[in-house]
Amino acid sequence: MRVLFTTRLPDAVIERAEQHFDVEVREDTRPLKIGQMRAALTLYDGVLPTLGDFFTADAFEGAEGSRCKVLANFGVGYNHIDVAAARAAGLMVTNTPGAVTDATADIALTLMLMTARRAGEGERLLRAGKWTGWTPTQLLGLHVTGKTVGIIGMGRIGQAIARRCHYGFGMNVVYFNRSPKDVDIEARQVETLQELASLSDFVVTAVPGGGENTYLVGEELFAAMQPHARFINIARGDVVDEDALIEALQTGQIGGAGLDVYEHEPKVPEALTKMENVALLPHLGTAALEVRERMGFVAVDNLVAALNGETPPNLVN
Ligand code: 8YV
Repeated sequence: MRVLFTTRLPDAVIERAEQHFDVEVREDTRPLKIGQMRAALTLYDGVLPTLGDFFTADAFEGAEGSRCKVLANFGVGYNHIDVAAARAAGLMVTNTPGAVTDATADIALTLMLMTARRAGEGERLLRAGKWTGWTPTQLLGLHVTGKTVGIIGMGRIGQAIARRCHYGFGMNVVYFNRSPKDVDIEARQVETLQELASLSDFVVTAVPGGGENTYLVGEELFAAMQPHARFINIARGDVVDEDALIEALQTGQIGGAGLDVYEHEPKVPEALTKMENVALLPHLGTAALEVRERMGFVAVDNLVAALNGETPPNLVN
């Protein structure tokens, strides 16, 4: 069986896949173009796509009955794949939940701390040679311990963020989730995003991108936030109306933002790059070798199951 890795993954993942398949690794780091996707569906039994490969409905046109049986996405988020179109063409789609949870929650905490304690701003000042010495009133930020975090989306990652906030920082946790959730720490579920926003010192998004979550966060939520509160997005760029976020920051409606994801990655609005109270990371959520290896192993397990005629452990369609 032949499988395609649309971009290079850690060696250990390639070696694991080679125990089962004839593996082709694409060395081009640019995402697949539509013609390349269509060709891949006819040339390989399975494809392991990543974030930037937009398998939209037209990628599956004429793919019914083609050689490829599975798209084993590298990552938990799969809003770049039209899973309904894949299914209609007879393809399974899988993802890698679990493997990404802790690392992504860690990045949420990184951004909370960076924006609260003005860490990026301080580092820029120092690197620019502008630090003239300690003073009692320099770069005063927001104290984190004991504050309230509002988490939008209480799935695996949301709960991992909640636990870190609760146990690590003695924070109060409120959350918004469309369905009830069993949460193993003290946390209050609220009915509306506005209520969550008004109660929180930190608002953190942890919902999947796409579908009904597109622009879930916008003008109304920012208007309900407190002026000192920080907004954190580690989910997907399309969950947030970036123009509304920029406006809320420019008008002082909110106190700062920490972002790991953007609407049109790798493009980041210039306005955001100019603001001192904004921490910007280049989609680092899972960027640690052992995490990327674990994600790859899970994706390979999904490929193996799917191509052996079994139901893959992380089938999403
Ligand atoms: C991955 C992510 O790096 O798992 C996810 O959904 O957003 C990232 O942390 C990315 O998906 C790799 O394709």
